[in-house]
Amino acid sequence: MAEALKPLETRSTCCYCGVGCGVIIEHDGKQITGVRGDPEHPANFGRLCTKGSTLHLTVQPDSLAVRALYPELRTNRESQRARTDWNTALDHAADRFAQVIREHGPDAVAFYISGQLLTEDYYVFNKLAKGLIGTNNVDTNSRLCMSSAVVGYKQTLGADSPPACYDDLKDTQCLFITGSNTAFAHPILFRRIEDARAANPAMKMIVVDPRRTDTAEQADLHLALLPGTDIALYNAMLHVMLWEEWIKPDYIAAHTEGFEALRKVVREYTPAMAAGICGLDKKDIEKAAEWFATSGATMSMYCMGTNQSSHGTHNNAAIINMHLATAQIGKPGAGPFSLTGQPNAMGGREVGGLSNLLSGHRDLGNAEHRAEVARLWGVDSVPEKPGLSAVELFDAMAEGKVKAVWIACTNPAQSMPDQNLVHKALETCDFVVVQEAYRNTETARYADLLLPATSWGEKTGTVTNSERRISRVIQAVPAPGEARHDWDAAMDFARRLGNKLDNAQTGKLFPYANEEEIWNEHRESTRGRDLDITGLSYATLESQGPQQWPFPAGATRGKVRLYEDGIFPTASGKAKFVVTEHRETVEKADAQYPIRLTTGRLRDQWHGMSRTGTVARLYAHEAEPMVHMNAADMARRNLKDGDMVRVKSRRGEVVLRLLESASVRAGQAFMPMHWGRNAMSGLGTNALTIKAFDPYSKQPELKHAAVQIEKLEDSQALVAMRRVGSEANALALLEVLRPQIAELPQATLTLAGRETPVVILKARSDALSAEAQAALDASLSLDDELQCLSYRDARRDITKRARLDGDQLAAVRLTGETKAAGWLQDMMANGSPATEARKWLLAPLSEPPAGQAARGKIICNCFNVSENEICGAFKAGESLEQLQTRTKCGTNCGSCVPELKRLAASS
Ligand SMILES: Nc1nc2c(c(=O)[nH]1)N[C@H]1C(S)=C(S)[C@@H](COP(=O)(O)OP(=O)(O)OC[C@H]3O[C@@H](n4cnc5c(=O)[nH]c(N)nc54)[C@H](O)[C@@H]3O)O[C@H]1N2
Ligand SMILES: Nc1nc2c(c(=O)[nH]1)N[C@H]1C(S)=C(S)[C@@H](COP(=O)(O)OP(=O)(O)OC[C@H]3O[C@@H](n4cnc5c(=O)[nH]c(N)nc54)[C@H](O)[C@@H]3O)O[C@H]1N2
Ligand code: SF4
Ligand SMILES: [Mo]
Repeated sequence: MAEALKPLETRSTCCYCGVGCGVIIEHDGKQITGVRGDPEHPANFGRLCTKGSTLHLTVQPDSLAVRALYPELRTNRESQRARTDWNTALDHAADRFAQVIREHGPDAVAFYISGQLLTEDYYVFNKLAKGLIGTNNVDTNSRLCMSSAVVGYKQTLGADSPPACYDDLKDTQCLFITGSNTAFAHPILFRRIEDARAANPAMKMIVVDPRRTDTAEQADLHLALLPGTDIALYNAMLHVMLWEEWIKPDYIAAHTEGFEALRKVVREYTPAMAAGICGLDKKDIEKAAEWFATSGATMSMYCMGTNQSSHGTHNNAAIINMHLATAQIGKPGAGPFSLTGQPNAMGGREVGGLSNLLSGHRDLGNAEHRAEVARLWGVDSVPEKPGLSAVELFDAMAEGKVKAVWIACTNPAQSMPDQNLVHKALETCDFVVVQEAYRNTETARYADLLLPATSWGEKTGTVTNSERRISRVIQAVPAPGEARHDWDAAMDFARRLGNKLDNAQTGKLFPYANEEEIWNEHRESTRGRDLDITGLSYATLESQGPQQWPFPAGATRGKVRLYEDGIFPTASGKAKFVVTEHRETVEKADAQYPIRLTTGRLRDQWHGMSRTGTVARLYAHEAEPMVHMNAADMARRNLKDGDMVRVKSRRGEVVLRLLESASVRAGQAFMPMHWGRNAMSGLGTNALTIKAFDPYSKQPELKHAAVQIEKLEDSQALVAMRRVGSEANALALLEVLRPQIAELPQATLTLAGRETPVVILKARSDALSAEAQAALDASLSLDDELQCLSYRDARRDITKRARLDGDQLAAVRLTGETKAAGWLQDMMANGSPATEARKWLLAPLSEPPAGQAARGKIICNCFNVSENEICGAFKAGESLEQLQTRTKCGTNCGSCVPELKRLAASS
């Protein structure tokens, strides 16, 4: 039974990753004042990571500067959007959709939605497209994320159901993590891994990742395979298991089919052969096979490194093959556990939120399933023709075939591959509706109609996390401005559209008065299915806490682990081996594009940064757009850390700074996926990526592109910074500066600091016209001659300009020479007296004064401890324990613990 909360506390769920941590929102009825981990929640037991524990900072009054607060409409492309009311907005949208449907048929409209919607939102969108309009064109960002896992499970185990759970970590003897940087992307789950290893030091941890991530750093065995060669590795491991007779013939005979065909194929995959393909040591492959097959219980955890591939489905299947062959499934501590990315990608899958699925884990391709859903909804039929998947949808928009699109809770103009094409698609599409919580996303720029959505802390419903656990999301504070819940706006639109289309059933299709009524209908759609939740209700979820599915009527608890009886949800009841073969990535390194680029997550940012990008301290861990590269590759190209480089693929290019990193192997590079036009000039990381996709899951190959990286001519640098005290709003200032960076080459726009954020703009100064400079100075309050200190060295083409408020630096602009920028930035962020800076600013000095180095990367965000300080302490002989007693670093949320251990080990 959950603890009683104080009157103004609301129990809800974190809106970031698929770990699905429970939060307690502290508020005053109007405003959220704090957040803490819910000690009763079975995903996190009170813990939160750097992102979860700063959620309340994203909903302070300042954030209204970037929230979408009222509907905005433009009636033609040349005009600006103007504020309108909901009635006008939704009538207009219904008119436009109805017109397209009448003239071009239902498949000329589409919905592109998100694994961050709540199950109830999702359900309404799905019914709107498939039940009312009669199109299956409803796809989601889960296509970029989980669809290979979905198909991988379905092809092998028969249903899209992760069989294991977090608690299994207690019993795992061998943890096989592949294509997952758990330490960064599922931090609280990584805390549980750390706990499990501490409790059972014999437990082995294998990490498969081309990069030496903080996750890999903690492994007993890190297999730094060449990108895209997973299947060769897994097949070779299975080969070793067969050869050594570590497989379980009895289990294979009783519970599986198709092993013979796979056996023939893996016979070819000797460890020596795979070692060549994967760039690994043969002995390491053998060791991994031994640990995997012979441990008492082996669990694998995998994520985007396996899914985001043109052979992502078979990456998944090849992992599951190993589990089936060794009977490492259906028992405590074992099983193939696909980690979900978004907080409700699972819920989306439950209601059939992909263009080839139907409610309750049903398939569009199955006539019986279609009939069941039609019956449930009370419609004649649901359309048979599969809808467009994400990449196909944007292609169809670019070709003018999809003429009206409704985008909700996702930012495709940043997150889809091949951005040049995506931007063209959004320009070409006649009518673009964007339902967003934030008005400043890249996709919102294309909205003909922008609809304001409620978001975390403001909405109610349910989400399902990685381990099939359904948690309640509960509204704590009122919606800002005129924002409405996603389901509510979608239902209102559906009713209007139904009327315009003369659909008499509309009222019956969309009768909901609240979220619970939607959820109850969804629940009914699961009856008798593998994810049956007919034994649950909102009330039980509230009184008994989050529950795992299946939870059929009559059950007293959900199923902790699936397939313990060895019976699988296939026609024969047996699981199926899938024959998997090594495949190349679509692009390989070649003479013109010799570097293999992979993309992924930073610890403290979330996707397009609409939310995390508003919190200054979340930039401290990696402050600006950077491409990570190996020292050997840099030396060959005569590059050094911090150089400006151009990264170019066959599809586009970006310019950003270089970060020397030992975590990347030679011939490879890494770019965080988070950087887009909000933070830099150009179209961001996904200008480079490729839209090629897996034939079964249609998931694009976001992890693999070939690029060239070259140094840019030394150019005149510009750094401009403004410290924003409580009197002003950093987010509003960012909005003022954003259009300015779009005009500047090589520009970045970021935040730094903690309580008083510093807004930082960097760019090439030689491209700055006199007017642009004046505009910039005005935005940064550097335009008042009397208030500013100025220094100019015409010979060296250096200028310094600063504004002091009292004895504190309020704003600085440096051109030509920017070596001291980090030092000045720290001074501004800390609000420390500018005595030293005053002298420096008026002198022909470039370097900061001796002993005044910038603090650099912040490792511990909770207690604000930097890498330089940590390394300095280790050098001075301090132990990790002493350091932690003194600075408390790593003792709160624990997100930095893997890095602290790494720094301790390497010093
Ligand atoms: N901090 C943070 N956490 C997040 C998110 C976020 O934006 N920020 N997003 C959430 C979402 S939606 C998702 S989907 C998850 C993603 O979670 P993860 O998948 O763990 O994160 P990524 O960094 O995208 O990729 C994981 C790793 O795959 C590796 N990789 C690349 N190519 C290959 C390959 O060929 N084989 C193998 N085996 N590995 C490869 C990369 O080097 C990378 O370290 O994170 C969730 N959690
Ligand atoms: N290169 C590269 N690209 C990738 C990936 C990668 O690894 N590499 N990963 C891919 C993956 S796995 C994923 S999941 C995608 C994620 O990509 P996106 O889905 O584009 O990511 P977000 O920035 O989280 O977009 C969610 C949007 O919803 C808004 N929002 C928040 N709450 C609400 C709400 O309640 N209602 C509404 N209507 N809007 C809301 C947010 O402001 C935000 O703009 O990116 C993919 N793109
Ligand atoms: S691990 Fe962090 S981001 Fe993920 S749900 Fe938990 S608190 Fe939120
Ligand atoms: Mo994702």
